[in-house]
Amino acid sequence: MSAATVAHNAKRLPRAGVAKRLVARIGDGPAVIGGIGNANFDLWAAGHRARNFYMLGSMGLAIPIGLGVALAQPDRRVFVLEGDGSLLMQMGCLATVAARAPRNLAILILDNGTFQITGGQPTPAEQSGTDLVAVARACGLHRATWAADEAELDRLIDLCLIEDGPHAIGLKLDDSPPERQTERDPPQLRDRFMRGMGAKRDRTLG
Ligand SMILES: Cc1ncc(C[n+]2csc(CCOP(=O)(O)OP(=O)(O)O)c2C)c(N)n1
Repeated sequence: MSAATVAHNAKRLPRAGVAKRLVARIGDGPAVIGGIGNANFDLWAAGHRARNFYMLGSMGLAIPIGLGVALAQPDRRVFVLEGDGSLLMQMGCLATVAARAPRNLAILILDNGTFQITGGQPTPAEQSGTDLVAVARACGLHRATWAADEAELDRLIDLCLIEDGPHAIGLKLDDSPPERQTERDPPQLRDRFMRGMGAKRDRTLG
């Protein structure tokens, strides 16, 4: 992965396209964890996969959950979609990820500069010019980089599939509305994910 692609070179991409590009490139095997907010809705709208987990309710948990999944199943690639506001809620998790250094984990930071689903309030990072990829690098995630455009995003996703991480990809995104919202049935979402991950037996199989 390239050393440092700086934030201000990054084009603001159409947000909903990111989850679609991700799931189109990675196939069925990898797990994908969607954080609260549009990360979740966009992942759902991209089409349900057996190994998708949708974090409903609390901000800042997608990366910690992704870390746990990556450590539990080190032979499986794990991608996390987390909003910038949610990352700010739990920024210390970046140091934890760097300390545990799971080779199979890739974090996509969806930076639209706002808490979009609660009304579009600008985040403190947006107001202060905090560079979230620089924060990740300072925490020890040396393979953190901004994706300048869709072509670079595709290239970086491909690298995450074949090269050791942990990886982090920052994306500057627009504020387009979500196409649909995740069905709110947390026990079912949990059970389907656990079955998809082979962590729970499918009842129909006995
Ligand atoms: C701990 C916690 N605080 C506040 C909220 C209310 N809340 C839900 S989503 C959200 C904004 C999320 O922002 P971001 O992660 O950037 O995603 P976006 O909405 O921009 O897609 C807020 C403030 C919450 N669910 N959990």
